[in-house]
Parts: sequence; C-alpha cells; structure tokens
Amino acid sequence: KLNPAPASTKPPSTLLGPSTIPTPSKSLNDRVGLLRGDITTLAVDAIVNAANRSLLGGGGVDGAIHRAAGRGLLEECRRLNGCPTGSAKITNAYKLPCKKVIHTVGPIYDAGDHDASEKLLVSCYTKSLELAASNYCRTIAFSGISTGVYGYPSWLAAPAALSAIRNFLLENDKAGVIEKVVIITFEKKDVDAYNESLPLFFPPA
Ligand code: AR6
Repeated sequence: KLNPAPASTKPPSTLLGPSTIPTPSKSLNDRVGLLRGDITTLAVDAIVNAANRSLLGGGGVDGAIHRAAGRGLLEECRRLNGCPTGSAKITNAYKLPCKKVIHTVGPIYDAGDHDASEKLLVSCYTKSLELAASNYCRTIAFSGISTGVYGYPSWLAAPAALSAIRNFLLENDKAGVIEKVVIITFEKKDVDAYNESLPLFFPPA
C-alpha cells in the first residue's frame, strides 16, 4: 500500500517532463513497497548493499551487512576484484536471512555535475535489478544508494531510484521475474523523500 505524500518543500515533480508522467497501474504499484528499518533483518531473495569499489566493506549499510553476514561474505568479496561505480555484483548471503547480496557502487555525489551522478545512480538500480532477475531473485530490497556517506541528497536520489525501478519493471522485466521491490529507509530524510516521490512514479490506480 502506498504511503500518503506529506506537504512538500522541494517538489520533485519538477524532475518529471510532460512525456514521462506515469500512468496509474495497480499491478505495478503492488510490486513496489516502502519500509522503514534495518535491511539486514529482511528475509527477501536479495538485498542490495551500498558498497564501495573495493567491495571489501566499510561503514554505513555496508558495514552493517558485513557484520551480520560474517566473514564468509568478505572472503567471497575478496575474489570479485572490486566493482566499478554504477555497476553491481552478486554474492551469497552467509548468516543473513536473505538468499543473496547484490553489491552496487553508487557515485560520490557531485553537485557540479548532477547529470553524471544521476546517470550512475540510475545505473546502480538498473544493474542490480538485472542481476536479481538473472539470478531468479523474485524479491529484492534496496537501501538508499549514495544517500549516506556519498552525499547524494535524498530528495534527488528518491525520484532517480523510483524512475529506474519503474522503467525496469515496465521495460526490462518482460518475463515478470521480479515480484516485489522493497525500498527500506533508515533515516527520516529518506522516508520523507520517498513518501514525496512514490505517488509521482507509482500513482494510485
Ligand atoms: N539498513 C537500511 N539502510 C541503512 C542501514 C541499514 N542497516 N544503515 C544505513 N542505511 P551509506 P553510501 C542507509 O553511507 O552513501 C560505506 O562506507 C543510510 O541512512 O551506507 O552509498 C561504503 O563502504 C543511507 O540512506 O552508503 C562506501 O564507502 C543509505 O543507507 C560508502 O559508505 C546509504 O548510506 C557508500 O556510501
């Protein structure tokens, strides 16, 4: 069920051109959900980690995922030889309740070149969904990518993420592998950003 949009201070609707105004679709909306909590507790098929290019762990959600998964995850990540920004790699989940971990590397936000940052962020979501589908992961949960240490403002990241998810479900997932995409937020700023953007990209049918 979609959350109601709170009063807006920064209208992300300005990011939507007239040709991209989404049409309502109940079946599409049923495939996307918003939760607040800790991604390491979710028993979905795949969770998406906001990693860095080394894939060897770090702070934020990456640190939480590695701590909860245990040493096996780090050992597998060592064999992956890192990952470029905007791309994604998949591993097993070890002690986590999910089945797989998809590690994606978001951009460090560059306000001077917003378009380049946005392209990379969209690519993170698209590549992660592609990997999930090709590994038969039907349920996937995303934490915010780049919205912590990497400084991407949540109110700009949320519409980019939702646009990528919507496009993937409509255009790329013709076989309908992905049943549910969960966005799990941790902080109030992220909750507010998604509450504002969700009805724009997934309007109530
Ligand atoms: N569950 C869900 N979301 C979380 C959790 C959690 N347990 N912990 C944090 N978040 P960040 P980035 C949210 O900084 O900006 C690491 O050191 C958080 O509120 O984890 O992509 C990596 O190794 C924020 O909205 O990732 C990289 O070096 C979102 O997760 C660098 O940070 C992402 O924040 C990546 O920075």
